[in-house]
This record gives sequence, structure tokens and C-alpha cells, in this order.
Amino acid sequence: MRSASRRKFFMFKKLLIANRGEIAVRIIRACRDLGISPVAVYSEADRAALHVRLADEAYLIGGAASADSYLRIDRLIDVARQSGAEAIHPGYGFLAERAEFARAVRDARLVFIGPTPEAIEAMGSKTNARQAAIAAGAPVVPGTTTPLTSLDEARAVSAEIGYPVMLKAAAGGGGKGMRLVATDAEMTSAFETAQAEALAAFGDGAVYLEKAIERPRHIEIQVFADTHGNVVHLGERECSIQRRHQKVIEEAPSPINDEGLRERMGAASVEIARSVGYTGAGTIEYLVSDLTREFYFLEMNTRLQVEHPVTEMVTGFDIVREQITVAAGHQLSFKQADVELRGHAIECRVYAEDPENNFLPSPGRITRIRVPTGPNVRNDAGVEAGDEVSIYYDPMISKLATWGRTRDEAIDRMRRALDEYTLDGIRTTLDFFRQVMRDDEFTNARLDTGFIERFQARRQRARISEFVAPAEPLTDEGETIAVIVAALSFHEGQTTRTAATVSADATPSQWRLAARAALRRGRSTF
Ligand code: MV4
Repeated sequence: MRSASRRKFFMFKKLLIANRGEIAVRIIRACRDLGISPVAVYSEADRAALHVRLADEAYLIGGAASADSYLRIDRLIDVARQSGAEAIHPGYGFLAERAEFARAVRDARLVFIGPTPEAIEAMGSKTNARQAAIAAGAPVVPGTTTPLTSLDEARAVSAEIGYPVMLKAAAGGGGKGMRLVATDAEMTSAFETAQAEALAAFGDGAVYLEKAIERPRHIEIQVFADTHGNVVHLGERECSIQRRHQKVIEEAPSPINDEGLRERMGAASVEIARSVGYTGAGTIEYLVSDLTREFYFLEMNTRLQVEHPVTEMVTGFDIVREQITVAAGHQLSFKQADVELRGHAIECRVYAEDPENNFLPSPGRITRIRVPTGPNVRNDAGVEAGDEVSIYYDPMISKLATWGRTRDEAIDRMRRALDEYTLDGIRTTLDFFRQVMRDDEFTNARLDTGFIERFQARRQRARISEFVAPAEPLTDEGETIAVIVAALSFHEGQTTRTAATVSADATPSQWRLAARAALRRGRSTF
């Protein structure tokens, strides 16, 4: 009787986390809040990992390579059985969007913390997803809703909607297998290559096409659905600051959204989720034109996303907790009318990468770390001092997020938090973020998908200017000039000043090569 009144609803006792790193740690925290015992799995490279130390039980599932461990559906199901876990949370990446995994979990009479395999499949094919979005009344980019069957069809559709167009893999997503085609003349070879690439990457050569939206912003809507028919949205995240289709900085809300646009994007997203019988947390991606503020459905991610913390900070909801309670059969703990966006949140993905060397991964041991804290600062990390950032997995160290009543306040706090963050032993992107947070384009919210490229070029010019003889000031971007520079900035500790000749719009690596060559030649020092 007592326990019945205390446990009003069913809840899992044990939950297996089929993931590693910061997201495994995040899920462990949600388990603790709910009184659920977290079970970890790990690879040979992760024997000493933080998620293993924090869980109640941990099971070795195989070798360091993901294919031998975190992608092994059979072993994950075995561990769930062996440990007595009733549910499996896939996190993001690895098996999170594999319908085959969701189905294997269900077939083993376990609960998958996420949508049904049918909903994952409905969104896994990008052409099917476009059909679902159209059926739900959402705007999509003009293009095809079925795979292209011939070159002639590709040319005819392109002529009709107008170049430039994008060829995309139907089985792709996240920018993989995408190709910009500027003219009809390019289409023949582009179509063949796109098909071949799609086949090689996804085992499915189907491609479709869309009109290319120029200088788009990437804005996504967080949706949530329970098994009782409640479907809500939690507003948007602005994710335009990306590099090679990897998000680098995310914020909520988007600085360009207003109530009207949010309302329309939110309503479209709820209809899309409803139309595929979606359950759990999901994200609907849109391209938004900076000029017209029109939005176009792009794809749906049927998982928890890396950047969910910024939504949690402006809504006050715990998205992972809600995923677990919804999977246990509860109703969503809030209704659409309860969703209020308060203030502004920004997240920086701190990576073990060298921004001065084309963001090359910088794995290794973290010898010392001081993590920022204080009011409205959150750092989701999968590592501590003494831990190793492995070469086998994504080299993200932590997600640093700050909240403020306004965007400016969130930026002020992010500057402070980044200055407080110290990490020794490996190279990181911390300094890169310190500079972005002081960049006028960023603070003025001129965010589009070309931001990082422009920022890096600006930074390089500023850096070159420091070393240019005053008689030879740098001219505008793009103009080819000979400049006398010191190469020392590229060689830590090096003090020799050396002449190098490069173009002002050279890429950082071209610049570095020229500087290195000049150093080797020992050209005129000044
Ligand atoms: C596009 C596009 C322009 N037009 N589709 C890249 C990620 C994938 N989700 C879709 N992507 C794009 N699709 C049309 N019709 C431009 C991109 C794109 C992009 C989108 C969001 C954020 C960064 C990007 C970087 C390059 C290209």
C-alpha cells in the first residue's frame, strides 16, 4: 500500500546506456534523479572512462573500434539481459537512429528510449521524410519527393526549379552525400558521382534534388511526443555556426526568430511529428533564408541531440528525464501552454582539436583541468583530469553552456566561463571560442553557415597585420599581394622573423606552408 502510493506510476529500475562520453554521463545523471540504476557498457579503450566510473555496473563489450563495441547490437542486448536492465537509451550517434537497433530492443522485450523503429524508418529516407512533411502541410525546399530515376529527369527538374540545385543522397543526412550543381552542363558528371558516392557511403545509390538555398541559416525545432497523443514543441535552436557539417556553437532561441516565425515553425513541426506517429524527443531541421525569413523543412533527427542543453536552459525542462518517463508510459509532464522561453542560452562544443592547424584532432591525456562554474554556467563533460581523449571516438571534451536574461548577458557569461576554463595536456578549441565571443559579427548575430570561414579569414588577416611592415598594409580580402611577415607565430617558441610571400586570401594551411618554406630557406630576416 505504502509503496503503491509512493510509486504511482511504473518506472524502470535499471537502464542500460548504449553510449559513452558526455552523453552517457548526462543519461546517468537523469537515471539518478529518477532513482534508476544506470548500467554502462564500454570498449577496451574506455576501461577507465568517466561513464564507467559513474555507473552502478559496467560491462566490457569489445574492442576499441566502434564496430567492435558500441555498434554491436547483439552484445548490447546480451548485457541488458544479463544485468536485468528493462530499457536501453542509445544517446546520440552510434546506434541512435538505426531502426534495426530499436527493433532488436523491442523484439527482446526491452524498452527503447526513443521513437518506434517505424518512425525512425519513416524519417530515415529523406525522400519519404519530404513526403511526410508535405502531407503535414510544412513548407519544403522545391525539388523531388522520390529518388531520381534518370539523368534526363534530373536535368528536367533542375531546369524547372532553376539552378543552382543540390543533389542529395536519399539515405543520407547531416550533409553527407550532398553536391551543389550550378549549371546544366555540370549535371551529367555530378549526377553520376552523387549516385556512386551515395552507394559507397550508404549502400543505397538513390539521390534526389532540391533547389539550393543560398546563405541559409540552420534552425531546428525540438519536438516531444508521448504515447497518449500529446505532441509539443520546445521552440528552436540556432545552429548556423558549423564547420564541415559539424555544429560548433548553438543557441536558443534564434536571434532572428520572432514569436510569429516560432509559432509557424513549431506548428509545422508538431504536425510532422504527429503524422509519423512520433514518440519521445525529436528534432526537425529547417533552412531559413536570411533575406526572406522563409523556412523550409530539411530533415528530422529521431534522437536526442548534442545541443539539447540550450533548450533545457531556456525552457527549464529536463529533456533526458522526460525521454525516460515518456518511454515508461507516462504523459509528458507539461503541455504546450506551459512552454515558455525565458532568456537566452549559448553552447560551445569544446574539442580536442587544434584550430591553428585546420582543426586537426589533438588526442591525448588531460593533465590538468579547471572547469568553469558559477551562476548559469553548465559544463557537460565526459572526462576529468587524468583522463584520455581517445583517437577512436569523437574528440569532444565538453559542452560549455551559459544562460543570460539576454543574448548579450549570455555572451558576457560565456566569455567569463571560457576565461576561467583551463585545460592542459592537449590542444583545445577554447581559445578559438574566446575570440569568437569577442567577434563583432558574432555579437551582432550575423550568423549563417559561412560564419566560421569568414571568421577564420578575419582572424588570419588580423594576425598577418601584426607582423606586416607598416609600409605594406594589407589590402582587402581576396586581393593577391606580397607581404613580408614573420613566420614565428606558426612555430611556438620560434623567434626568427622570416619573409614569406602569400596571397591575402590564402587558406590557413597554405599560409602555414609558405611560412614554413620561408623558414627552411632562412630568407631575409628583419
Ligand atoms: C541545403 C543547403 C542549401 N540548399 N539544402 C547541410 C547539412 C544538411 N542537413 C543539409 N545541408 C544543407 N542543405 C538546400 N536545398 C545548404 C546546406 C548546408 C548547410 C546547412 C546547414 C548548416 C550548414 C550548412 C553548410 C553547408 C551546406
